[in-house]
Amino acid sequence: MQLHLVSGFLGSGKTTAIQTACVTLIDEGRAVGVITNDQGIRLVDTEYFESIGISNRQVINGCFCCNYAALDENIQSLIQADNPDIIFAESVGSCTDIVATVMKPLLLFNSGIDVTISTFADAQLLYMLLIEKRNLLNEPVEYIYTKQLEEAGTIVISKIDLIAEEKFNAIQNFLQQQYPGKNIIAINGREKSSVTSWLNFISPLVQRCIPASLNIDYNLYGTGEAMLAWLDTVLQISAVKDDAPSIARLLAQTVYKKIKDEGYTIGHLKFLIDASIKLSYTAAEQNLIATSDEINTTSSVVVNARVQTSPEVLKQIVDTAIEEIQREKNCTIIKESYTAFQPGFPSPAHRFVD
Ligand SMILES: Nc1nc2c(ncn2[C@@H]2O[C@H](COP(=O)(O)OP(=O)(O)OP(=O)(O)O)[C@@H](O)[C@H]2O)c(=O)[nH]1
Ligand SMILES: [Mg+2]
Repeated sequence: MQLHLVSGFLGSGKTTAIQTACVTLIDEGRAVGVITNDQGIRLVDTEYFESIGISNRQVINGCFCCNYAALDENIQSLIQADNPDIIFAESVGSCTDIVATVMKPLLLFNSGIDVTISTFADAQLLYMLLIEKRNLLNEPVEYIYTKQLEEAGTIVISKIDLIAEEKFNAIQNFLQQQYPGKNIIAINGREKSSVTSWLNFISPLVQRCIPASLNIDYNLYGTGEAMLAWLDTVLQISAVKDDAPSIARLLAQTVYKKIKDEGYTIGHLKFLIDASIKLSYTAAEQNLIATSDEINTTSSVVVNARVQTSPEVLKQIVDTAIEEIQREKNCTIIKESYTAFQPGFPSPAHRFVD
């Protein structure tokens, strides 16, 4: 069995590529499974995989490295349930040091599982951060971003459909110079042929590419994670007319605009409306994926916001947006399981240095 670890910064395209990969592999008659991971509890990614019928498990309340036993249990559970040929395990976007704390323990403790690690990086964000040297991330957060690239078995430059060729060439040259000898490929995670080229590239690497463990300053890593705020909630919208799903979209746009207006960098702001419409805002762009366009007097919205600010500020922004939309649209919005927090200090269960 192959297990592909998929790491990379918030919003870099991990879930999208995994989804395309799963659909492609299932079409070929292969059995697949996905393990999602987050610091929160109600996850847009998990509910999205569920809604499109892909076998999945989740490790919640912290990263794979701090919850290694839960990762292992979920791998065993997927094996027992579906005996998959391939499992994709997507780590939290603020997490790094995965080679030492997840990949090497998996290889050491589990015979019969071959492991690769791909690190995704959004082409536009790479350009903004590394070429234009824009000040989007606080220094400790940028430290996490660069450590993710440094430890990659394969760097996957994602969303190449959104970047001009000359900018792409500049990124590729930069990465080749910065990380000589590292595997670097580029994909459009929404396109089957492109994702297949990623799979064909990583599959033969299972026995041959075990990257070096990082030399990393955990204090700086922990400081970086603590500069990011997480906000998770499920909103139940009740409208007078049958426009609750469109109110949900307006709310998403309002939250996004407020965060932008106040100048905070978005890691990933995700909304899953009625398990069918996924709205996504990252540092570089905004996107809408709708599998159906419902008309209804009620709407259920899972919200996952990861933003470079404090939890208090993020909560204030979301609360203000909810109040505004309730007044403007004369609707009721009830908040369920509302949490706003910073990730805890990373404390891996295992760590293998070379
Ligand atoms: N145009 C384009 N959009 C993409 C591509 N890959 C991902 N996206 C979009 O980018 C946004 C973020 O993608 P996700 O796959 O959710 O990113 P992620 O890395 O899983 O995000 P987190 O799990 O929150 O860290 C979504 O709106 C995707 O539709 C791509 O190759 N091309
Ligand atoms: Mg994801």
